[in-house]
Amino acid sequence: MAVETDPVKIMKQEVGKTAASRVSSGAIVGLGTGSTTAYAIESLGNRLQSGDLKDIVGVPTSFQAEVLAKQYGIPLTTLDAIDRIDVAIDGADEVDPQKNLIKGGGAAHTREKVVDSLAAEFIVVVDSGKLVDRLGSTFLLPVEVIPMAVTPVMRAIEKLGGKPELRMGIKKAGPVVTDQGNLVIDVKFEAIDNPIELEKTLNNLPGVLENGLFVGVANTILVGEIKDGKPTVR
Ligand code: ABF
Repeated sequence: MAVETDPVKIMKQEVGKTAASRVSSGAIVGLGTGSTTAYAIESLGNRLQSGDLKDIVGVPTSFQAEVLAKQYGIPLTTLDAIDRIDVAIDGADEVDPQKNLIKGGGAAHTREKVVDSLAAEFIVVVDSGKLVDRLGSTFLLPVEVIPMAVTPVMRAIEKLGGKPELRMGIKKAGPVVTDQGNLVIDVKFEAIDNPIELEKTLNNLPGVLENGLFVGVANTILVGEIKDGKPTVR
């Protein structure tokens, strides 16, 4: 594994390694997106290299996950070639007490929800800062929309009480484009009291492909934090 010196990165690395340790030989593994999951992918690669793990194949949730898997020597497959996913490891932006999530900070939530939902066990890897009492408290809700429908979808979201904004790239040179070639609207809701209903309502808006509410999908939440200067995982 990369030698990290930053305590937060060391903590994230521990969370990723813990998730990777839950993977058995022969498993079909959903490979998530984000910086914490990147450590899990690296750890899986190291386990394969050491012979500690054998015969796994990965299903990437994004181009980023695909590149990392190839970098660390994890064989890849597609959903057309498999009949199950044994375990998925993926990050999140918020986790509520019922294990419901907001995901999509990396604009990859559409493929993530496909893979994570298919997994027999979905392991979420987060730091303790992602834990919230109610979804929407700290993170905007991402909604993937086909480009021609952005304006009517934003109007519809406002009628639902949300404050939508088109996600722009780092240098604001243009909007973020997803792996599917769509755009992302980030929405501030004052309170997401019924994530089950909101997830359905948003996905029923014409032009919406997927939103970042993951309700009833996560099985295991691995939480990293730094206690007395030491990284812990629970
Ligand atoms: C991805 O992981 C996204 O859904 C989410 O935004 C991101 C969190 O990444 P990190 O671990 O870097 O905070 O799955």
